[in-house]
Amino acid sequence: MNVPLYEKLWMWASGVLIVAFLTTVAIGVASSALQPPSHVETIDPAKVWTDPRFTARGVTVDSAGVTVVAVAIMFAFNPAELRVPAHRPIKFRLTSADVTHGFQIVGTNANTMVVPGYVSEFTTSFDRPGEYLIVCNEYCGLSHHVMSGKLIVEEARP
Ligand SMILES: [Cu+2]
Repeated sequence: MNVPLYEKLWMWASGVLIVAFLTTVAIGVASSALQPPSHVETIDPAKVWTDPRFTARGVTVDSAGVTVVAVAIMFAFNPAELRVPAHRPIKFRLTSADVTHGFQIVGTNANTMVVPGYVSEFTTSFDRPGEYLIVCNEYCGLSHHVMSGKLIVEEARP
């Protein structure tokens, strides 16, 4: 088949781009432990405060592991401060009581949307003890810029 040179160049260029994009995704998955969106678990946003899955908010440590349960509302995270151990897998369970929010722990790979009607869940661990800023990265209203929280990662006691 007689394909003009420019046509061939563009075909090769688009092929190279596809390979480059897939490589970027593969490197992200392998090096930063990026995860696909969580399971689909629904919740009535009007009943978040009385739903048994979200009444015990905060950090729970038991035989099953470490779990963080928190609710995002305009314009805060509840609870605003979380204290978790370092070097252990931590399961985050989040939902919104009003509009779509974001939940990003700055400087880590923890970053998810928090959509009303759904429970966002992901698991990650923190190797560096210290204080981390939690921000909402989805515009949620006039005071979106003040919506923040704090994650304190503590070195596990021996
Ligand atoms: Cu926000």
